[in-house]
Amino acid sequence: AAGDHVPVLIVGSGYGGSVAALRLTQAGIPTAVVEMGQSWTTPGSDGKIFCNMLNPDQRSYWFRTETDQPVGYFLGFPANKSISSYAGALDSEQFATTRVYQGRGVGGGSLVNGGMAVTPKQSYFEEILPSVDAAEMYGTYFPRANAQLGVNSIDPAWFESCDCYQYARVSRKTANDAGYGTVFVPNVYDFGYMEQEDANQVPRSALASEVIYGNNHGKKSLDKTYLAAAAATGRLSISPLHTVTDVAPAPGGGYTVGMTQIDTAGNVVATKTVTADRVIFAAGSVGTSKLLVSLKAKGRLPDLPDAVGTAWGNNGNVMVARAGLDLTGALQSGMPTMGIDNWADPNGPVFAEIAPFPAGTETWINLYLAITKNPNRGTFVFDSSTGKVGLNWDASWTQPSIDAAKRVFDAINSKAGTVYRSDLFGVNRIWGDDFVYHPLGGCVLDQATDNHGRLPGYPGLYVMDGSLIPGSTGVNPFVTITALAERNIEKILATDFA
Ligand code: FAE
Repeated sequence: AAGDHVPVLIVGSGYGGSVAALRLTQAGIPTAVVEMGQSWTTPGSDGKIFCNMLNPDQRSYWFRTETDQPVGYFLGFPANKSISSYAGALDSEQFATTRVYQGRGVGGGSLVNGGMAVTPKQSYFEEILPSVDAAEMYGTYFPRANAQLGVNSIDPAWFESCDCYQYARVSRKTANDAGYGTVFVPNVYDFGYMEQEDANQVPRSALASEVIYGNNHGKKSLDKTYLAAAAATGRLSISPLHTVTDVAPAPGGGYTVGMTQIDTAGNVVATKTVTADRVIFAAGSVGTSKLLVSLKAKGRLPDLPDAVGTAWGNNGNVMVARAGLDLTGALQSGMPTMGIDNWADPNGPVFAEIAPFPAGTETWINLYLAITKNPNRGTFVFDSSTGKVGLNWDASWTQPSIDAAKRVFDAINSKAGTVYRSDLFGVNRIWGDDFVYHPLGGCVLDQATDNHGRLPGYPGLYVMDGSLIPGSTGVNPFVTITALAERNIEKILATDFA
């Protein structure tokens, strides 16, 4: 409530925020989480909490009047539809040259993501975060993160026989035929549940075209794992539909935190100020970077380092589709479970998630989200005329990603006798390179913060999310974000709270 004093306030309830919430509450510290999205616990009139991808309604997007699907066209025609403006689960946040997809709600990105739970190669982790003890990460924190996230793997025999991964088997074959290796990818979606869906024993979710607007069943999102465990301590409070807008040193010590409360229609219903001894920024790469850049520019936290807002990257994301010759299946699991692993290629590393195209009908489409090693980095900048924070990212900076992905998929197409689809990301546009699923960086560890996420000059302020990672992890990022947060909060608890 307004005027309250809390020991620790966490901004955002995604991976970083949820890890901090669990470990703090377990250590006996009452913890307040402030989350701009809603708590997704109440079913709509159809009895479901989330809507699916075939029939998106107001629950799909964060305050938009039209859907903004990543695959926004079909046969070159716009494939989006009108919806009413509402505090939906998926935000498509538009910057000048790119848009960044993010989850909104208690659980952050875990509500809307594909659940792919990938531990990066240790050699690449050492390259991107050289100040972190990699042996400790791989010995302790990656295993801890995977266990608490509920990561599991598909039964390979079932994978080979089920209809719903025909699309992945077809993509695997064409990749292998062209000389590229493929790997199974673990997930936080319960594969046992998925097998029961397939056998019609339980309500369908992954097999009912549910994923980027949320899953009604099967997915172990953070509200079911880290946050549920934190709540069980009795020391967690979560304030949904509250957006933190201000943090500044409080006269008597600690920090005053200003926030705005909205209803699901977006009306402001209250503005509040509370005092916190410590504040953990876990609003995601974009959310934390925007907040800190604006607080520095407005003189609320003027001594933040200049590295705040820099070194942002898109994890080399680029999406592409092939028009295959093999049936990919009318029934497709929304949860990806295989990747083309070409990361060791010195001519251009690519790790390509074999993505579903769950249209509910046969499309012959082979879709991929390629993760590449793109060296370009963007910067968040405060615009004093609008009071908003923009992202300086040049549209042409995705070219290294396209070049790397093109080498792989040109070879696959050539061997398979297939072509690119050019009708899904616009008219005559092969590459989906104007949007991002994996924003990373902006407040990089050991640059904008110390080696454990402390913000220099402001004792008690911390960064604990994807903004710590310098623009790239080489794989889907949430396991890395979670493990790094496990490492940092353990250190912070042992030293700063001692
Ligand atoms: P995040 O999960 O974004 O949490 C930040 C939270 O802070 C959000 O809930 C925000 O609503 C909230 N917030 C922001 N600003 C404020 C504010 N001012 N006040 C209060 N609250 C605020 O951050 N990654 C994988 O590893 N595997 C996948 O299969 C995968 N698939 C994806 C599919 C989609 C469609 C998308 C969009 C992402 C996917 N990702 C995937 C990326 C992954 O979800 C993302 O890296 C993490 O969610 C980032 O975690 P953070 O804790 O940094």
